[in-house]
Amino acid sequence: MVLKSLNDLKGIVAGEPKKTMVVAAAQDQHSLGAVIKSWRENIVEPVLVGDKEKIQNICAEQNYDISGIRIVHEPDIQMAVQTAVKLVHNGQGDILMKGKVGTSILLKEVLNKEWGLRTGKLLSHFALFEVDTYPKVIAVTDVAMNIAPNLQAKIAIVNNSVGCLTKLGYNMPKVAVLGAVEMVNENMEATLDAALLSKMNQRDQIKNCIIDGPLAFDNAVSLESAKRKGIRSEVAGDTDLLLMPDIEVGNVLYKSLVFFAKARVASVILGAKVPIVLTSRSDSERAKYDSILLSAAASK
Ligand code: COD
Repeated sequence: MVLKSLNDLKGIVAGEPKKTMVVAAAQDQHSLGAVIKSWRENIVEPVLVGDKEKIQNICAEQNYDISGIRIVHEPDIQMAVQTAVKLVHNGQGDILMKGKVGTSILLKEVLNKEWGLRTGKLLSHFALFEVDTYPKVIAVTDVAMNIAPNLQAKIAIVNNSVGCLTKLGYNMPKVAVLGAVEMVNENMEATLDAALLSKMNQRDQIKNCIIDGPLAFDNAVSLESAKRKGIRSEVAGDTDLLLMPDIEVGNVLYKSLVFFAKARVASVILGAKVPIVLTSRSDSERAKYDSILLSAAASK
């Protein structure tokens, strides 16, 4: 199975037991909008950690009846994040969500050696995009967490992502490792890593997916373009997952898809004790809601 639309996420989580989602610094209007929607749809049971008065005021303004929702009052942002992370660390949450707090404050607490959410795995960011010009949802990683992953980190990022795609119902997802060109060029490290990842996949050192690379973006998403260049590849034109060479390329692609192509996006941090909804403050309420659905599916 492959996702044709982000709407398909709803079918994946429907009928699953409700997930407890702890929201760190929950006093944020867009976050609360997405949380309340997914609560009303029985997808999550939220625990709101943050400034109780501000949370209640936002909800009153928006006419949200939150009388059934647990609020843990902690007005200090740093302490609210720490409290939220500790709740999850102690087994009281299936998903962690970032509210009105900077990414680095949240990640620092998540990576805390004493009470954080480390599992020994690399944490990585995984995003799903729905774009009108591609016939299925396309996953992209890592556009927001790992800055300049080396080969070992790229293997971990692929494994995290393939694990998540498998939970979403994919069987042997097709992974394109991106470079600026589709030939190995010893001066372009991304192409060397891509070739190694492909070979490791062929030798079953990286399992449960089909990897090809280096592929340039056009060959990865267009069979026509791959054919014109004479590329024979099982992945070209039919990519399920794009592996980025580094955070700059990834972040620019992410923003281009959203701002120029008007893509719909859902994203999650994988590799921690639980999935983490870490949308940015500029993301829409719908992106936050779709990310909650993705995280609920990833926590299956
Ligand atoms: N997975 C698991 N453990 C990690 C990871 C990871 N991806 N990154 C760091 N750690 C561990 C290290 O092993 C170490 O024990 C500790 O955390 C601190 O490691 P540092 O000093 O290398 O990490 P930091 O704190 O300097 O940086 C970690 C960040 C995630 C903050 C950093 O990678 C970062 O700034 N990423 C980009 C985030 C960002 O700005 N995104 C913007 C996109 S919107």
